[in-house]
Amino acid sequence: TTVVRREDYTAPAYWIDTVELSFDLDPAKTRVLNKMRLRRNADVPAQALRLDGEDLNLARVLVNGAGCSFRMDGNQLVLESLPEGSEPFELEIFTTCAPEKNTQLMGLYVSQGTFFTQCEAEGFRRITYFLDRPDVMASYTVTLRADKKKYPVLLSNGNLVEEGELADGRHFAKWVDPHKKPCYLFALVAGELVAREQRIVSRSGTEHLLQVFVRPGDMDKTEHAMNSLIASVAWDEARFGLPLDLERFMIVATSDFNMGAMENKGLNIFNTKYVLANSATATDTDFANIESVVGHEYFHNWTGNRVTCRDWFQLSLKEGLTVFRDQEFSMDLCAEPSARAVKRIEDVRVLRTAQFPEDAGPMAHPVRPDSYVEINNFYTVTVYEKGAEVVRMMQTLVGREGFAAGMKQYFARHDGQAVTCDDFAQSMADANPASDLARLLPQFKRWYSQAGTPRLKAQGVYDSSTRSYALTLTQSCAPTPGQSVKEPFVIPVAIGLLDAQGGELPLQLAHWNQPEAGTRSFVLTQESETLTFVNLDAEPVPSILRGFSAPVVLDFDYSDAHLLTLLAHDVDPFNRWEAGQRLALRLALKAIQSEGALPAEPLDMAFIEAMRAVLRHPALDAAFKELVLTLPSETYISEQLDVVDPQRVHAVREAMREQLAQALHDDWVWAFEAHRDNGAYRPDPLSTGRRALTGMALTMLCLAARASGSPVWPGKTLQRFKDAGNMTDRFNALSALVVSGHPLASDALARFHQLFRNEALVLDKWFALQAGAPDRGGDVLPAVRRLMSHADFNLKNPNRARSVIFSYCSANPGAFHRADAAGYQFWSDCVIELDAFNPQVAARLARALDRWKKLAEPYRATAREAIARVAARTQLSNDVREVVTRSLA
Ligand code: B3K
Ligand code: ZN
Repeated sequence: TTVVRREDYTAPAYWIDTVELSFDLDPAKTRVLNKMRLRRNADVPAQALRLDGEDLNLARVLVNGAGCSFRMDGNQLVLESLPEGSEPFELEIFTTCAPEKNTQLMGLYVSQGTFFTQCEAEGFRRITYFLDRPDVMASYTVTLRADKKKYPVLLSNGNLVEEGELADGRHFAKWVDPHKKPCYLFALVAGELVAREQRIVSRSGTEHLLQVFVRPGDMDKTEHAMNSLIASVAWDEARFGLPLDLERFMIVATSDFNMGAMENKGLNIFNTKYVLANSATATDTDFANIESVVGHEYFHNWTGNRVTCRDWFQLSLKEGLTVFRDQEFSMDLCAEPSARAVKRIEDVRVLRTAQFPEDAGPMAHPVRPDSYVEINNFYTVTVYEKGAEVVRMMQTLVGREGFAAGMKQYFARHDGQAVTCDDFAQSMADANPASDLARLLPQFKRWYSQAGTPRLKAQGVYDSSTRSYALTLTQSCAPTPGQSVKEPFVIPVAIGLLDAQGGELPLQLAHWNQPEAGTRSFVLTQESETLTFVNLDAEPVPSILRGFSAPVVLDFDYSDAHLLTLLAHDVDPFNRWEAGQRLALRLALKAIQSEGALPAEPLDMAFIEAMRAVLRHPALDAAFKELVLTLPSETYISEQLDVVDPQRVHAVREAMREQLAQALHDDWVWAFEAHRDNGAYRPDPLSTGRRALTGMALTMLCLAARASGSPVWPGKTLQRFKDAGNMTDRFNALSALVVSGHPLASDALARFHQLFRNEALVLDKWFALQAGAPDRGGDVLPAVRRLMSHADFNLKNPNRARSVIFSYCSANPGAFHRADAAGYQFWSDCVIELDAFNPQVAARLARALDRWKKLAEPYRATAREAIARVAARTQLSNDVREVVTRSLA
């Protein structure tokens, strides 16, 4: 295995200006003719041309039309005797590959009889020999030839310039991409597809054709994706002045895909999960995910495609920025400010439950990593979600308008280039010369270079004699692998102060001469700084890190009374929600750390009453209520502990949930009745929130019925399951029965399968619900094994594999961490089996045991053994090898 290091970057020895690709598509043997114009890069010493290739059969190499000598060095094709000088020359390479045997789903592969490609990060080398690196940008002309009957639709990037018939029932299509691009953005699709089409006129008056391609039976599930695309185009023009730069923009859905979607220039390829939706088959969450993934891939058209990455270490340049953009897009689509806050809370929840653990574990890496073995392992929540938080902090430091100006500067300077994270930060700073970002830029960039989640400790001291409140902020960051010492970060801290009744107090510092009510932003740069607020008649309740203004852990020794005040009154919805989470977390930790038997009722009256008040609150949104009433996840609770007994964590959280179910029984009945009717299905934030809250109410009522033995609510739930007018309500009802372990669940599950046996994405939900169900006496693992021998299970399909295996190993800690180690044994079997044909999916699964060092015995020792068992295999992919090696280090 070779380690790739950021510091070793050198410019390419050759440039590829144009590429003409011709494909004769055949699942068993596809022939690829690749004609390139190259020239030497005069800026680097003369050297051989080394082209990347993988799983290719090489038939012929011609230089300027004549045969030439070449050799292989590992996977690279090496050409030593090329024409001297800086004149361009032509290189022709003829290869074949076998798409139907491509189980990795990287390069050219077949899914349900249709050809697809996936090239990012390094898949293009599985199609032809090439300089497979993002800083080589070329113009592409692509000719596709295939059997017309089997592959009536032939697509590639750019514009269709020619099509026609060939002999033997074959036909062809020729595509020219008007934009230069790195090869990771190349795509082709060939198969039997139908398209929903929409013509739009942009602000500047140009016409564009938007198309969403799916399999013939799926047309009735394309409206939402198309609407999301139309909204994305409009948003990028309105907010950033970035227009669609193509005559035609295509999205194609495939059911075999390693991740969510891919932003190939003008020809996005999507996992069906992020395209197909109608009210009968998709939940509100699906609708929201489709909106943000369609937006995300579309926004890459500028942030990623027009300006791309110099090398893969700069991945967050496009990913962090584009996640930030899709988050803002979804927020801007919300009509009500409260819905924006809900979206922010959901995004922070992802960051804290997935990225914070990554940052504290063996795979911790900076937003801009320094080295990797397999780049596919670095498409992480750190690069994506923490990267987005770093961009968000830039916006906080320069303001919304300043940020738009910075984006403008970035494109003015770098359009058509392959650049670095430094280039982006510099553009932002230069467009805002008077900002804190410009002043603090080198220090700010530690967010790119230092891994680990900073801790922000706040301590408040009120002095009645001076009527002042001194708030001391101290930052620290624990060592991460390879980085033992951390320098202070630039941390924007948004602060408000409340009085004991919850009213907003004016904030006045010695040097802020105007007192001002509401949120003030302070930028912490030192290890420790003290803010002294004056003119305060009593000790205030501080609301710190409003809106989650920085991706840090905030430690403040709040009293319960303070938290209850914040929960009841804070004007900042994020901190209002956060106060409830802190109260719940405190009770959970107390119960987990108590000696001896677990308390049956971990919650106290104050907490229960506070939850009741939120649930019954006349002014709060249903969506916000649902978030507040949701207890911190087992993963999040576990992260707060030094030593984790997953069974104890699970038992405590379940006990808390059951107590909440029983103590608020009548309130849940009210919540269900008051929100159940939503009229015709619309996936807007308001009705989505109502459905979420009714779904939660049903789960709570079924849990309460478990304790009381009453058949009433399980019966009503089954009825709702049967009568539901949309998938959200139907699935929530089914889930309530499954989660509460009610006997009616098996009947409902069977019926659900019967109803949706031809809907792959719905079946994924059916599998996932069962694999993710709360464990009762170790019953989930046997159920998982049964699901894997179900006729509808297919390990080769990533969505299906994830719906069972990942739902169990990564999303069901209470069932996965078994004292008999059977969960871990199962995990290692799956990692090994998957790795033999799809290393990317296997490597994702391999990360399920990242946090094994935190586990209590016997889990810790048996988890280690399971990882060692995987690591001991001689036949491992680089992907899995890197993950397990780092895990054991
Ligand atoms: N850029 C792709 C991810 C490619 C993953 C390669 N292993 C999707 C996205 O982030 O938009
Ligand atoms: Zn992306």
